Amino acid sequence: MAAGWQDFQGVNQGYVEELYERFRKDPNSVDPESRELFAKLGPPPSSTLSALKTRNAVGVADADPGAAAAVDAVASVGAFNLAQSIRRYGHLAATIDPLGGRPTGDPALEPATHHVTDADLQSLPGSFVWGAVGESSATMAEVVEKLRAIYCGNIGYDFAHIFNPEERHWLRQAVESGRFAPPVQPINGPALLGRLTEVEGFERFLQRTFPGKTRFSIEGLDMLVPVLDEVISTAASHGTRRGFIAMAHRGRLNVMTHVLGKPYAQMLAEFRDPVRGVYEHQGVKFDGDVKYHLAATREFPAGRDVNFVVTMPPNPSHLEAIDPVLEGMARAAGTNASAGGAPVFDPDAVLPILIHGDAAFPGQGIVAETLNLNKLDGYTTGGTIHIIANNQIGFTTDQSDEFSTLYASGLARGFKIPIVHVNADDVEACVTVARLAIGYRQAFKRDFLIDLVGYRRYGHNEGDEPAFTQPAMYAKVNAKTSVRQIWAAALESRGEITAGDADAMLAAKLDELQQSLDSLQPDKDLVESVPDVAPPGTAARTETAVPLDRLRALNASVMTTPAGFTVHRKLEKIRDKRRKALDDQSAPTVDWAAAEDLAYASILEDGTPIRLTGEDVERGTFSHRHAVLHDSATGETFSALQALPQAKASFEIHNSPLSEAATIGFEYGYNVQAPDHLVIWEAQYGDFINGAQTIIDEFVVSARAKWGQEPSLVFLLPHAHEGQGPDHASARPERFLQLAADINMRVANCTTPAQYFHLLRRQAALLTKDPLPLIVLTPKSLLRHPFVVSTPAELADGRWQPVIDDADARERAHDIRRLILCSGKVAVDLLTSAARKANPQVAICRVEQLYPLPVSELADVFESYPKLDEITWVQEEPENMGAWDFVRPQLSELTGRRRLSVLARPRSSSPAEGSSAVHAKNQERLIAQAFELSATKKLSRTRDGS
Ligand SMILES: Cc1ncc(C[n+]2csc(CCOP(=O)(O)OP(=O)(O)O)c2C)c(N)n1
Repeated sequence: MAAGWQDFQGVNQGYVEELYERFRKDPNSVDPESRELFAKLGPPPSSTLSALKTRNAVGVADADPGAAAAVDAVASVGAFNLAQSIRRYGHLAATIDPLGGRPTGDPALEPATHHVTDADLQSLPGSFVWGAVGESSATMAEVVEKLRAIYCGNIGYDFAHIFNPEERHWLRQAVESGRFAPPVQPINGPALLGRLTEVEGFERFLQRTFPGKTRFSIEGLDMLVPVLDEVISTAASHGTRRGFIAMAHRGRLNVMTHVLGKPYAQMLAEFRDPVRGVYEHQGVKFDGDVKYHLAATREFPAGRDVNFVVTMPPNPSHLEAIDPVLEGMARAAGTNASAGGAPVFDPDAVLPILIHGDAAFPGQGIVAETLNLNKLDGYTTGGTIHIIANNQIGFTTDQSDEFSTLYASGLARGFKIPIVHVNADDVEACVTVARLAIGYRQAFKRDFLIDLVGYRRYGHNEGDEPAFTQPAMYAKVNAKTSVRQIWAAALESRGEITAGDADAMLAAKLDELQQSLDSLQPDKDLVESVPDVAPPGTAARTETAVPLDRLRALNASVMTTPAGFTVHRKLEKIRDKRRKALDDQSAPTVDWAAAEDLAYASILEDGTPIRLTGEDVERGTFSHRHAVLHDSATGETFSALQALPQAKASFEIHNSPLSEAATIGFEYGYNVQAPDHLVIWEAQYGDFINGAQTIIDEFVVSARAKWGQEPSLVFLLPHAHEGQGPDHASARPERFLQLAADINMRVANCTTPAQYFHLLRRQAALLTKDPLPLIVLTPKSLLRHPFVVSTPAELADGRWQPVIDDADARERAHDIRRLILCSGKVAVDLLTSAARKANPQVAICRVEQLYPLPVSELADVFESYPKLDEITWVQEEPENMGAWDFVRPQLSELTGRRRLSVLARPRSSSPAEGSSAVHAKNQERLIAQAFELSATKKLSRTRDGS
């Protein structure tokens, strides 16, 4: 806080006077520090201000009695400011670097800067500052000494950015009272030595047995394991039952073994790496992953009689990409969705821990995106413990080239996350900080960051020579004794162990590992997770129809608002129509929004919880959804799906922050943790999903083959060429289709509300039977297109159709010469084109499911037209985009003697035209050419696909 009313210099003067005035009127209106200060100093003598101004100006006090009081006040202010500066800036002088790097220090930590002398400090009472330190000190000199020991030792408390007064007060008290540190909370020294022996012994054994093999040794940051022990056991003793830890390569094998309890035998079997080939299970291929990306879960008894379960999910090389995934997992694990209404998240139920690299944390944008989720209603996880495993180097890059902030942790300051830097060679300091972190998290349900500052014993991997690039640093590293040795020496000097105990412990650990290796049966000890695969045809057999009476009851419920709730006038008109949409079962009255609403309502009635997020999803980008209504008079909100009387599971909907990578990562994590929930992410426009390409590549499409995970996340991606320019046109279906293999997703581009209804319901029904991610290219203008409507009967009967043949062409099947294959909006353009009537030899078949491509259904369609001699794939995307490259080889195999051709916009680096007029012209030409039987031969934009 600022100094108090006596700080008469410059701008502080007005501030202190104002603060004092507030205190005088209501002591509770100022923060506790100011309250205490003002209570001790009493009201300022009227002459003090001018007297002190004089003294400050000339450096002497005159004989005026007011000035005499002022002399004391100047010393008091100086002493107080010095104490406050140590609290705020002490971390700048803290000895947090085990390699002996000198802290920068700060002039504010020197008495002279505050015009106070040692004699002044000796003469002022210690009770002058509030809190434990003040109360236990006779003089301010003692206070300053104690504060220096606390704030400028091996721990740097970086709290000055914490604005919340309660949090600030709690942190200061916790730190200064020493309540988390020994001797108040003792540490079992020999047990900790045992732990450090396991950690170091494991690395030493691997180094000896598998020299040069990459393992990303933890050495230099060995205290990471005891820190995790402390955080987990404290949380468990507070009643938390579920923990999640995410980390990158560095130290991962050690943490998996010692914190997650992965058996030595399995770890060593992975180092032996027997040839296993590629696994194939019921026609689906699994490739596995390198050992330092794999997952582990451990259940262990903690507190009372309930198990604490901790999971480390698998993660890719892409640093920090796991961060939002882990948060989503924690959110799901702490959520109760088993009843209608909004789900209930219990922050005490879960504990997420994210371990970052010191180069990756400031460097990767997804970290900022993830931190931004931490206090948002739809995303909070009750506080994450962040640990920067800070080895002061990134691969070969020095920190001076890694970040522009003072510390690697700088980004967290903006999010008001308390930060503590701690020297990883100081065992007691590290344990104290771990306790502080979890204590704060328990108290405030907020994130906390531990910057664990250590070093890296070897190069980036164990085969690298670090002295090529960091010779000076590695001269120091090579001379360093390990933290185990440092702690053993401390215990020996305290008489807690005797000489030789530490060496004996290490020898025993190395023996244990050797025995484990000697008795290894690599094939048996290697456990791989391969998921079950659903029997073929599971998806095709899924029933999705909902009887009409049930649909009508659900429609009535979703169209009901609470008494007195005023719906916007324009929406009320639309809702009036919706109320009657199911009256006539054969009238085309169900639009896209109605179909979606009814799908969700019926899924909730079936007992499947739904979570729907994305930018502006509550209203819907195109103002069609209105899943959350706002009372026109009061602004109060209401979600009919959350008030649905029929619901047997919760409905959750949130407008997301403006992020793709972290929000999709979060939904992915939520989805794999809660596989029986229907988790849907909607893009504002489909293009924006490329902001999350890492999450798509590394998790959504490949997690099953690599790690045996079974995501079933749904993406709603608005996609169509509608003249809005190069962006807002394409959800980049070609990218998904290029990644489609091993049956790792379903991709749909459907053209009717009924199809959308059945697609969503099928996905919900398959969540536990045949889970796969579902990519849906969704409409924009078609949301309100008169052709894009369904009858109630189409919802009440039938099911998802991967292909929709041309019903109008059936009766002239014998005349059909060309079959147009198309998908999505272009199909509607073709079906509603005036040219259709004039070209009776052309039939239009809609491919509603792009992956897996429904080849047998397509073959049936081809065979049903006996005179068919040309199959033309028509897409509005440029030829190098859209589905063409993907469908071409498969169609080539199906078409037989018939010619296969394509009609598309010319190959292009940009997805669409910049001008809507040019778009309209090109679109018109494309549709016209589709019906010209000779067009595909004449046009340069056409390619022969055979
Ligand atoms: C997104 C991403 N970019 C680049 C890399 C390549 N890479 C692997 S480790 C590493 C350095 C990481 O440094 P730091 O975060 O300090 O972790 P450390 O390896 O030092 O523990 C880099 C650049 C990567 N894995 N992920």
